[in-house]
Amino acid sequence: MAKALLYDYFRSSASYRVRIALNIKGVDYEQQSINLAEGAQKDGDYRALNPQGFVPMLEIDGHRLIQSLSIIVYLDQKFGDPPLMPADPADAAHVRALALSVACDIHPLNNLRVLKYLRSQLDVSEEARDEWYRHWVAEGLAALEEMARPRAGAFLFGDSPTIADVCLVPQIYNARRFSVPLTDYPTLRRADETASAHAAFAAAHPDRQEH
Ligand SMILES: N[C@@H](CCC(=O)N[C@@H](CS)C(=O)NCC(=O)O)C(=O)O
Repeated sequence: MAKALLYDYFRSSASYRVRIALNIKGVDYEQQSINLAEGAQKDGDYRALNPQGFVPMLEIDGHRLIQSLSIIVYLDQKFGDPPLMPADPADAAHVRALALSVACDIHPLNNLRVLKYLRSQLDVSEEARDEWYRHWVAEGLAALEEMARPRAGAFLFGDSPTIADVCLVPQIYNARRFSVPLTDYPTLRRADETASAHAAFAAAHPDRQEH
């Protein structure tokens, strides 16, 4: 079977999630960088493979998979240990809710195409665009802090990494890039710190990618 191939971009947080999951599962993979800054995601050749024109996309086991959470669930189901989701259905629902609050409620509002649209079509200033970014991240992280706190351990849920940490760490990386203050989120900072020291997370960091 051919080696897995991940179409990604070093700073794409959705790609960062999939790199973490591949590393946790110990899957050997190659990378093909799609340069978002140069608009390569809109190229006809790439769009023919992924009509959404997003990264990540993963070719694995003869499949072409898109949508980071869908990819991560595939990896979790296919490769088993260590699991990224608790076995208990109610615990799993809680962990999925944490992950989805990042992937569905924070990230899409601040995606590249949204930020570009604010500037180019709506004539929003750079300052106002950055304020938009910080507003939605802060609101989302404040809710996530409250949701996670009662059941967090060293990670967002207990003491081993789950899909919630896989989504959290790239979002915190982005928040720092845009100077979002993180002081009000001690649970999130603790999970981010624990996860960042984990080899699978560290190897997925944008600074460790070629681009
Ligand atoms: N829901 C998708 C989101 C993917 C996504 O938004 N990717 C971003 C990079 S993090 C992208 O490709 N953006 C291209 C653009 O905005 O033009 C997923 O989780 O895979």
